[in-house]
Amino acid sequence: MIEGPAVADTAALPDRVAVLIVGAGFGGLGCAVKLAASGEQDFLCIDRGAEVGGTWRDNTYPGATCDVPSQLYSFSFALNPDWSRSFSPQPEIQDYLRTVARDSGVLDRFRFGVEFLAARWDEACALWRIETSAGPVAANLLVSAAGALSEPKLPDLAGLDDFDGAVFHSARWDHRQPLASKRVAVIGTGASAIQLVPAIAGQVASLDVYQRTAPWVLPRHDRRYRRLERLAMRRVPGLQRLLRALTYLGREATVPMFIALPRLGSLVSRSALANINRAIADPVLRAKARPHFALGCKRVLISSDWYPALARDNVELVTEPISHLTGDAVVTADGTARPADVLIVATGFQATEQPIADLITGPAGRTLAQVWAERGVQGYKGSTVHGFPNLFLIVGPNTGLGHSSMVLQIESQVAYLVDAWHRMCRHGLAAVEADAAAEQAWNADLQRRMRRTVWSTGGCRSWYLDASGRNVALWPRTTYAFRRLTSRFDLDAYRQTPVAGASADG
Ligand code: N01
Repeated sequence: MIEGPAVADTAALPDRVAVLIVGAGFGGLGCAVKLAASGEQDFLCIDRGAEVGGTWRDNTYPGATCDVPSQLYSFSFALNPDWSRSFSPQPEIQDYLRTVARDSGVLDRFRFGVEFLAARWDEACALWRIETSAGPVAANLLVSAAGALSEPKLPDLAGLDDFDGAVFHSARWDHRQPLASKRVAVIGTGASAIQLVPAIAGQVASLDVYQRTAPWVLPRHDRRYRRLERLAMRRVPGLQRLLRALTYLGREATVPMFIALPRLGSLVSRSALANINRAIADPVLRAKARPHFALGCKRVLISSDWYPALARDNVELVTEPISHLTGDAVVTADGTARPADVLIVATGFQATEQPIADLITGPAGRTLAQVWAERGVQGYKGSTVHGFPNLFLIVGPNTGLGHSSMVLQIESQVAYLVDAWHRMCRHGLAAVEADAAAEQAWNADLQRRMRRTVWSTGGCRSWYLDASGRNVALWPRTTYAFRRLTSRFDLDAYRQTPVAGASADG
């Protein structure tokens, strides 16, 4: 693997491009590579960060590891025979993305350190007028690949500003803060916390973990690949594809547990309870660590060192709600003040809100956020939105997964938008806009399917749900079904505006 950031030149932005992509994570990079491979070279990808990687660039907390098997966590067009483990650590995924970016020859069309500020649809010219921190640019298509989990969500805790020690979010880890021999408090017990707590527990003086809801945590059967295995993956034709296909099918087979037969989850939950009992002897701690909702309702976590970390002498699992913070302590509702030098906030992301929606204004003069506030967060095929011509979302509404790799969904959405662009060119179309009826029908079907899922019936409150309790995050079917439904851009579900002087038939 290569080392060091994959940076592009710092040339000024062009005045106009065919496709402007916001975000250089898996979504933006995949989009750039596939556009280029399809013959469209006129695109630009901007990102406020310093290099490619997105969430894998930003989440550098100790212990950050992918909880999806390595074999599924790469683009299908750029398999990586060099994964060192069955679940890849963050630095390897980041290196992988740098390598893909360099090898694909698209980096000259990436601009880093450039923030997306606003986009407004220019109806007369059928163009997006985009403002960035590096100046304006116009584009025929605007692709938001900004990521659903990119904006940290901070807890609304009284006294947070009064805390004198260091405070940082898990996704904005402050590596300058030494933790050795410090009294550390961690808020949250989600996917990030269960990775970072075991990674730091051994070096800190004390670690208080503030838990609001106990998660389901299955053992992680992670292992290092032997040299011979890696060599075989590199040399034996088809071997890695076969392994990937088997892993893929194994994951797809779990879909019924989430969408139709939540009772299957109770079989799996035995393994999670055994995970607790193996590591924790104290019955009081065992009871605190035990979840009280159906497995699968929130993201199923995997770790073999979370419970052993909780059982350490220097770690306390605090389940009393936090009342407030003082200059040097976290105070819980029972009045107990636990002193802390460092506060780590592992409270997740603004996932359902998608902050970029505030910055995109459609032809009616309303932002995507305003439209979603009325209509609910929704789109057509998770990729387009009625009222916003030529806007494509990667990881848009209801594309998330509880069971498999998001890279699969991203590739489906990228194929959909690349096909859209080429059909538009072939048919002489200046703009396409999802039909209101098509979007309504798509979402009615989604929400009907949601009713029986464990996400709706499992007795939990998760970030998958919006304030009204509607699941706007997850895809309630297999990734295969999503791939099939997005395999071809369905022009007939779109209002079409011909290029001035051209006929819609091209
Ligand atoms: O965030 P979370 P995350 N007071 O929302 C608690 C992906 N991911 O960063 O459950 C006290 O899961 C909250 O409590 P509760 C993955 O998709 C992937 O851990 O709401 N506590 C919860 O315990 C994941 O789902 C990988 O009651 C508060 C925690 O904070 C997503 O990112 C690795 C609170 C937040 O958990 C988010 O994970 C890591 C408050 N005010 C993450 N507010 C992979 O390996 C929140 N909490 C691929």
